[in-house]
Amino acid sequence: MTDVRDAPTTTSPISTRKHGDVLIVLSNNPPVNALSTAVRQGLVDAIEQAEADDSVHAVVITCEGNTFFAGADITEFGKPPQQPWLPAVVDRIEACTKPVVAAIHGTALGGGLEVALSCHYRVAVPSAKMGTPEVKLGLLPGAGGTQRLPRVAGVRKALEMCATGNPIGAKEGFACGLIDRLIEEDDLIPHAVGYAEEVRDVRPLPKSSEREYKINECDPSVFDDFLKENARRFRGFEAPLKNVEAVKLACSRPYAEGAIEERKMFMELMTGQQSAAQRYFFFAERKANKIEGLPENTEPRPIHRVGVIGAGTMGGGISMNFLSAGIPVTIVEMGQEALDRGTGLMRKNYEATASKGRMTAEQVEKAMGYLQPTLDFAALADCDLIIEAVYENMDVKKEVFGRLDKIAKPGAILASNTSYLNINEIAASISRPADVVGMHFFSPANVMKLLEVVRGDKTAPDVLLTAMGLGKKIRKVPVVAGVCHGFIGNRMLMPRQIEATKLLLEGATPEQVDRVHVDFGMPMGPFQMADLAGVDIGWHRDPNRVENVRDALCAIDRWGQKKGAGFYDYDERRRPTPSPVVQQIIEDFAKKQGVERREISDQEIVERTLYTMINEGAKILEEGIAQRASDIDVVWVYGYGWPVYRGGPMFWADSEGLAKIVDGLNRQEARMRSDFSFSKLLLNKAENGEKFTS
Ligand code: T1G
Repeated sequence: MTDVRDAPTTTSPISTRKHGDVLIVLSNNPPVNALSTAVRQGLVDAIEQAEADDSVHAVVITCEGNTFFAGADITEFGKPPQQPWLPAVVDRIEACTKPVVAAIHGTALGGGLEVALSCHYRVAVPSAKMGTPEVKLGLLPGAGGTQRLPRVAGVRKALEMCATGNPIGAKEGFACGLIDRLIEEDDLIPHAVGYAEEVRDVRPLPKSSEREYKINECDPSVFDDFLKENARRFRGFEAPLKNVEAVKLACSRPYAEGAIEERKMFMELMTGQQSAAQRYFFFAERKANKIEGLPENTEPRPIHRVGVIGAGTMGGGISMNFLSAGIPVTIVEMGQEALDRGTGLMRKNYEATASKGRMTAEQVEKAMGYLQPTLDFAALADCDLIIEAVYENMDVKKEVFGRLDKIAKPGAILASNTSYLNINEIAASISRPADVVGMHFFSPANVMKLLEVVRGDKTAPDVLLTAMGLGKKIRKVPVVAGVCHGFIGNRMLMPRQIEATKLLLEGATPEQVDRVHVDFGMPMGPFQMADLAGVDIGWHRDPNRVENVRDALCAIDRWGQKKGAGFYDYDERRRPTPSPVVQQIIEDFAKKQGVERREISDQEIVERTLYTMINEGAKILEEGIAQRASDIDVVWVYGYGWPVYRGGPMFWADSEGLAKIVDGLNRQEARMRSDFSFSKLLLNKAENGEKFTS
């Protein structure tokens, strides 16, 4: 079989070639074959061409480049929709009187999977993935996906795919009937053409929209069970529930009716605030990877081995990211017991992942096989990148960097996992400040996706580029941050925590403040978070020195969940209940400090804890600590659980209205911390009716 890809014919991203009596329809719309207007038109034209050509007996639809259609063109959303609309395109494909085969590689996502579902047959290479990620954009499949998918793959599978947005692999697709044949890798088109020739005379054509048996056999309780199982995960989101509702329709309505209802729900979500926020976030996440002001010819440094200093919780978690990516790690500890404890915990974490079926035992052994534990600091000499994860103290950090300066090879990148400390001061303490960068992982470091890459004044461009590239390679979302106390995330967290604690003295309760944050969509409030992280983090360890409520709790061993008591009392299953002991401590402290207690409204809590964060975010922007407002949003969504359906703090501030935020802060200013000051950028933008994120 000759290769059918030579010599293009039109400027449309869609070209056609004949191979025998099979018409091959090829899309070439880099980078991900998004279903732009031109692609949609090209597909319709190709089907009509196939129908008009009597010498054509079957059609194969496939894509050039890395992937099959990765969905509708998201950059077209929010603009006046251009004909042909995708629902019409997929219906046209399905109505073709000659068999149409979708040949899938890479990722068939969203509208791309809907195109494949409208084809009469689907073949794929084993490495292909397919999914309906629309829910991650606050949407649902709007071109028949919620009606065709359950008919082809079964109701339960369709529910999982549509409501979670997680893709499945081709093998799983074959097992559930979504894929008709698995094709060898790298030989997709010839085999797809062969398959088309095999089915060219099969009639009637198997139309997905006409399949009934998988929806007829559906147990109606599957929907409530599914919602119950995912209640926590879907909390606050509109789209997952709409996806479930749409798939449910497929089981009770004829295809055409279901498709009309689906479209209505799609447009409702599309014009809603949540989808606007999640679409914004889709691009914010991709923009975060771009480094401004980087000299064009900057090349990353090669990283073949990583060194990690400290095998504690952070050091172990950090190491696992590299091991899982197949990068050898040398991990150093001071004592054998600590080293064994650290490496033991890493294996335990891997085995826990394997027990959930997310890794095989071989993969666990492979990852642990890349680990070289040692007590010998000098063993770090052959590492290309060394990350210190030692105790959060400047003197300790400087001592470690001083030793590294002596043994690390020339060109090795020296990174600190500090959460707050001054990277410039650390860099200035050694002879190679250009090789120093901050790599701030979030706990648990093997799970949390966020990585703040802290650019010091002297950090070399290739060091920054390397750290950002590596962050993506270990499946993190790296964000560039400048040097200041707490970088982006923790710096915005501080004013929130300070106001939250002040509100306790003035009359709010921990549960009230936390409820406001949880209702807002945060996974937990400031005090539940303090109890989880440890009330004693950063505590001076002197029980006789009680200067604030936190000192008072620590002095009586209420260090949080790990002690069964903190701002809340905890039962054996770590469920929190309000504590009369804590309430008394707060009231006593308020009296001691002469703070008059009063009724506190939920709105005041929002204004003093969330609006102050926005003000701090604006300062971070005006000081250039963050490259762009959307980076701040990426930090808070991936590092602190800010609800993605609110886009992130800066996007939310824009939707709230900056003038309203300034009013709220003006209203509360007298009650807030004495060193509160307004960000000039916030004041200016509010006055001029401007926004942070557009
Ligand atoms: N539309 C427009 N641009 C897109 C795009 C899309 N669907 N997908 C990716 N891009 C851009 C992206 O912004 C980036 O641009 C570049 O492509 C590379 O992406 C009716 C309504 C396919 C798995 O949600 O999940 O169909 O930053 O960096 O890591 O039912 O992109 O280089 O300028 O992510 O290799 C449903 C979204 C749409 C899939 C590739 N589809 N894309 O990942 O590259 S809604 C999706 C992805 C829909 C219908 C509905 C990933 C990817 P730039 P990248 P990657």
